[in-house]
Amino acid sequence: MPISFKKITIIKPDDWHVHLREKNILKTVINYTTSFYQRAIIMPNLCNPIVNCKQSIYYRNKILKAQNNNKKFQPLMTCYLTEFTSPKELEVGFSKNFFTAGKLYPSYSTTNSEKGIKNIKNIYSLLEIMEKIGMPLLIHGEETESTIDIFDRETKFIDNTLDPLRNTFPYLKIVLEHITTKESVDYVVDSNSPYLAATITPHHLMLNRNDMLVNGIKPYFYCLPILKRKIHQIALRNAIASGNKSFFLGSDTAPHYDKNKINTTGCAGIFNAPSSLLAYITVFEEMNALKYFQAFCSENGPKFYNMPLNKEKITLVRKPSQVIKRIKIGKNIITPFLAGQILNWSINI
Ligand code: OTD
Ligand code: ZN
Ligand code: ZN
Repeated sequence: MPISFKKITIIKPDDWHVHLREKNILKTVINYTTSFYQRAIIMPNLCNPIVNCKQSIYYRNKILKAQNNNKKFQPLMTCYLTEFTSPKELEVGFSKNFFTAGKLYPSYSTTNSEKGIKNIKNIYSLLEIMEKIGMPLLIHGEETESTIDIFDRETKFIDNTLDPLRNTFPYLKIVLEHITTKESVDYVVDSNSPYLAATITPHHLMLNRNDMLVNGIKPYFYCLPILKRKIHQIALRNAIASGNKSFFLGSDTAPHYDKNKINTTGCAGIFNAPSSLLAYITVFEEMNALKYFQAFCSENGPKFYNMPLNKEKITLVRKPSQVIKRIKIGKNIITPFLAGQILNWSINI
C-alpha cells in the first residue's frame, strides 16, 4: 500500500481466541473486546473450568450481562476437554450451540490447565465424535513433559501428538492456537488442508525473546507459548503477509492483575484487547500486506468455522493514537500490551 494510504474500512473482525475471566475483570475487559470485535471464541480456562453445557450457558449469560457497549457482540463458547468429558455432553452442546468448539489443554501447559489432558489417547473417543459432528478442536499445542525444553515444546507437540492425531482423525477440524514457530507455520502451510488452521497473536508477531529478556526482564511480555527466536517471529510475519487463508486472528488476550504478573512466580498472559487490532494493522502495514488484512481479521476465521461474515464494518484511520496506560479495577491494575505507546493507527468507533 502507498504511504498516502489514510484509512481502511473492513468487515468488523472477530477474535478467535479470548480470555475474559470472571466477575470484576470480566466486566471491565469485555468492553475492549466488544469495541473492536463482533464475535469471539471464549476460552474456558476459568479457575473452575467450563466443562459442561450448564456451566457454559451460565458463563455466556454473565458475559452478555457484563458488556455495555455492543449488544450485538456474540460470545462463542468452548468446552474444556477433560479425560472425564462425556461424548454426549459435547454432542448435545454442539448441536444446541452451547459450544462452538472443544478446547484441548495438555495438563500443566498454561494457566488453569491442570485439569486438562494427560494422555491424548484417553480422549480419542471424544475426538471421534467431534470429527463425526464437525465440531472443531482448538489446541494449545505444547508438549509438557518436564524433560522438554520450553522453547521446543510446540515443535515437539507437532511431531509427537498433532501429526499422529491428524492421521487418526483426518476429517477432524483443528485450530492450532497461537502458533509461535517456523515449524508450525510450515506444518500448516504444507498440510494445505481445509481441516487445519492456526491463529496468530499480535504479540508473537511484534516480539521475539530478546524483547522479553535483553536489557532487563519484561514480565508484561511473558506468555505461553513463550516468545521464540527472531527467525520464528519472521516466519509468523511472513505467514500473515502471504495471504494464506489458513491463518486468522486470535489475539489470546489474557488479563492478569499486575500484582500477579510482577511476582516471584509471575503469571503468563498478555492483555492485548485495547491494542490488538491496531497492533495487527501495524504489522500488516510494515509487511506491505494491507491487502490481506480484512481476510485475516474477518474472513478466514468465519470460513473455517463455517459461519457467515459479519455485516457491520469498522474503519481504521492512519492517525496516531496512544494505547491506554493502565486499567484500574478496584484497587488492582491491569497493564495492557503496548501500554502508553503511540501507534500509527486509530479506530473510528
Ligand atoms: N497463554 N496465558 C493464558 C492463556 C494463554 O495459552 C494460552 O492460551 C491465560 O492466562 O489464560 C498465556 O500466557
Ligand atoms: Zn494456549
Ligand atoms: Zn489463550
